[in-house]
Amino acid sequence: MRVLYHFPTSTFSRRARLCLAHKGLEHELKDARAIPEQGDEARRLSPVGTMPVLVDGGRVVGDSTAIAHYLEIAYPGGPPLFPKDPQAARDCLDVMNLVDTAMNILVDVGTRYWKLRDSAEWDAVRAERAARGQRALDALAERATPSRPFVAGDAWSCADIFLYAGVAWFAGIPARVATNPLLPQILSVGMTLPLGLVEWKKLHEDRADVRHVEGR
Ligand SMILES: N[C@@H](CCC(=O)N[C@@H](CS)C(=O)NCC(=O)O)C(=O)O
Repeated sequence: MRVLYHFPTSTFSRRARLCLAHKGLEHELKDARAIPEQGDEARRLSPVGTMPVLVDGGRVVGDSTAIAHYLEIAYPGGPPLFPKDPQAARDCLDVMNLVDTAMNILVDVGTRYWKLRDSAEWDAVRAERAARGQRALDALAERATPSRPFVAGDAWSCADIFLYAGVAWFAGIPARVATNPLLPQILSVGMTLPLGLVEWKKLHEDRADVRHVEGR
């Protein structure tokens, strides 16, 4: 049985769940947040050290981007995660890269480097990172408009999955801010989700695979 070690609310884990759902692949979920031993197990299996981690037969894949590529290679027969058309494939990589830029800055500055906030350099470093992440979000908002529901080509792809998971996570933080001390830190990085991206997300909320992954 395929196993995905994940953090239920993480944007990176949601991507992996959406990729598995798109391919129609059954899997068992192991919550590495609720059950720390499962997190330890995943870290023993994958040297990447972060969630999600996919175990598929004898193969262990850490990192959500690697999981997406792995699924496309291992299961070429299912619906494609990556567009075949060359221009759409390039757009897909651009979008995935922009989403990663924004998400990694939020998570790195808001959690991993947070202990450095008393450094004299903190404000300058935080501001530079936030500006870079904001440029990525703004570039995504220029691509994801109601007239262009799919951000790479003319069908749901990994680009839409990464963007959907990023917007869902970032947009959902204010409602969860009291539940986790890391969330106010992430908001204080100083990046803002463009409203256009929130509107774009609404176009896809009722997809069957999205509803399945979100338990709705
Ligand atoms: N590049 C990784 C990033 C994953 C990541 O940062 N996951 C976070 C959860 S949001 C994590 O595992 N944090 C725990 C840690 O860094 O120890 C991916 O795309 O999977």
